[in-house]
Amino acid sequence: FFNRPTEPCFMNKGEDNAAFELPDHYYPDKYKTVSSALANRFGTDASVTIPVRNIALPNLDLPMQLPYNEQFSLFVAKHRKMAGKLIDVFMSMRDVDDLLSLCSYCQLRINPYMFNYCLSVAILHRPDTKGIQVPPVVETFPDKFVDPKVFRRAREVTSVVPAGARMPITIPTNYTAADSEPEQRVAYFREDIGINLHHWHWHLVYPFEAERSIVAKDRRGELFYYMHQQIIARYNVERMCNNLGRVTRFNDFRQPIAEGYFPKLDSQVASRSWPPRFANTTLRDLDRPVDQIRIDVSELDTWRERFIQAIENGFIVLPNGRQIPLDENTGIDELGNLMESSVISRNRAYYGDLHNMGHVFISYAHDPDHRHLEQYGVMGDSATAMRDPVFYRWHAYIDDIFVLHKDKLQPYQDNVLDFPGIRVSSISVEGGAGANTLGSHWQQSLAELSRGLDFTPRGSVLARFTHLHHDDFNYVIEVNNTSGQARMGTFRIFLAPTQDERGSPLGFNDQRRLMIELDKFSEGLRPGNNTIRRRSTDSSVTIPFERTFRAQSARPGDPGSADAAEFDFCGCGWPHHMLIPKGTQQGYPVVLYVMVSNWEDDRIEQDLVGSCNDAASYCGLRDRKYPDRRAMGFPFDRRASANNLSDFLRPNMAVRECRIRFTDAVQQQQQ
Ligand code: CUO
Repeated sequence: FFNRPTEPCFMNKGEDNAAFELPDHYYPDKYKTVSSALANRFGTDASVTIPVRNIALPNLDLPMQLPYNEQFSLFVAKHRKMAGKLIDVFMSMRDVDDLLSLCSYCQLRINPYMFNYCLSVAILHRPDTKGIQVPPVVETFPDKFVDPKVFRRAREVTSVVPAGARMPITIPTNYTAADSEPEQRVAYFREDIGINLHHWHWHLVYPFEAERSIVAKDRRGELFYYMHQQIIARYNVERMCNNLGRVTRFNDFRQPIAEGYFPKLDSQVASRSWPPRFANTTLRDLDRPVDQIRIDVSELDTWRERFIQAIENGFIVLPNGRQIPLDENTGIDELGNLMESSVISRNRAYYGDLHNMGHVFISYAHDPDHRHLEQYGVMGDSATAMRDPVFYRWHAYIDDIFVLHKDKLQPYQDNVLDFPGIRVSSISVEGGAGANTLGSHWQQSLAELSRGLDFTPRGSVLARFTHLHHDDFNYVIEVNNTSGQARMGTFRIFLAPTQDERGSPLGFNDQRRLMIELDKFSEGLRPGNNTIRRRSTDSSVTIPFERTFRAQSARPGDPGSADAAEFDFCGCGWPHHMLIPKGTQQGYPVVLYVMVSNWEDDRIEQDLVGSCNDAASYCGLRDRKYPDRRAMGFPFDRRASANNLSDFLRPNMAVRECRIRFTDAVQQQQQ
């Protein structure tokens, strides 16, 4: 179902060489006249024909209201209600055979974007489909990630050159704006395929509209806050490396948005170009009956005021008038759920839908009343939103509201920060680009596009694209345990710039908001001296390179594919190639920070067997609790009275000044 999304599922679907044999009434009208010949027509190349069970079909009226050739956005309430219904239907199928039958019926009728999304969510959450791969959306819908010129070339190549003899197609970089646009300096970050895949995957793992049991994951509101806070921190550091100021939050909804964005993407399903947003566009009241959206910009102000009031009061109000305190443990989680907002928001009627509607207002600013029959811009889709500079302005604004709450909390006291008996004498970096120097460069990698090329001749079509990467390195941490007994420590590693945009040293409260998490792990500490060596590739933030970009030989279904590990939950994770900011050719000064906290105070008792735990920091763990009892972002999530980082340091922490040196050269894909 994930291959060639608009091709009928009864056609032989390429590499699996399988074709479905459907009950007669499953064929939609457009294929009815040929239905008897269909199995023969499309099944001839198939090595296996799968008979589809004839089931009593559930009511699909709601999800079928979305036209087949339309865009689909989770941020549009009408769309997500339809999707919520379809997810529930997929979840309620008795077994996999029934699900397969229903899917074969739906695939021919339901909007392909919505179908793909809902099926992905169902596969991630049904007990009987765990371990089934959901291919990365860049393979299924490459149109959301790459310049449409690539598809034209792909069609040429597939029509003329037999599979096996095809050269990779090069995806241009830096094609959305000229150098005269300063924002273009960070386009490599905004338009990175791995970053956009991570964001899409995160929202797939944490859907905000579906049955409660799917939405109500452990600390989900807090993770919404933290994961997006880290995106902003990372983006800001990336900007500072490129001589740009930190992103200005979009907090005045009446002011024009200075940044324009012309995505240069085409929707293959909707056969439309994604609309641009011109520089200095202003948000306008929306009245789009077709999307059942009618809302004034002033509504955002109302919701904002209610948030600020809740934070000032220290409690939120429930529909029945009861108050729930925003305390230091669960306050951020409650706020995150209200803010997103998800179906587990405590009071959607009152606190509204601030974050999602921001996406909606921005993405319809070019056609607020649908008079030009235009669809939403890239901000309307979690797979494309991070391409647009305004994404970061919007999320910086959202983050600032969370920070209002965090700033009301007591700074962490010694008893929380200290780990008596544990002294970290140093942290340093080995490998990389020299002593305490991290090295970055461009790299070219290959992505497979053929799954997303409907109605084209079969066989692999590879695209070659260029992205940032860095040299592998190790952290070396020297820890002295004077407690006289074996202890277990949680190592928390962060990195931040040391200077602001003007070259002045960053004060603690500015620097802590630029702290990007690089890794978190636990390690036993023997009495005496311990040297901990940790590889950068083991980061708890990132997923391995091969999982973001599968090499040509490692696709699911390929016999012997070493990469047959689940892609589902495990597909969530910051792309490893973006672990380290780009730096500069002169060497951008950063500070590496490590804290060792007492694992006894951090740990969560749970069995981790079978969970994907290589990117838990930003993605959590499937069916498990978030594997750290501390607040996300600890110890930098709260203010402190320290003037600078050195003031903040305790014996169980250490820092190292480093540089990130960028080499402006392209390396080929790692093998
Ligand atoms: Cu991830 Cu606004 O939540 O995009």
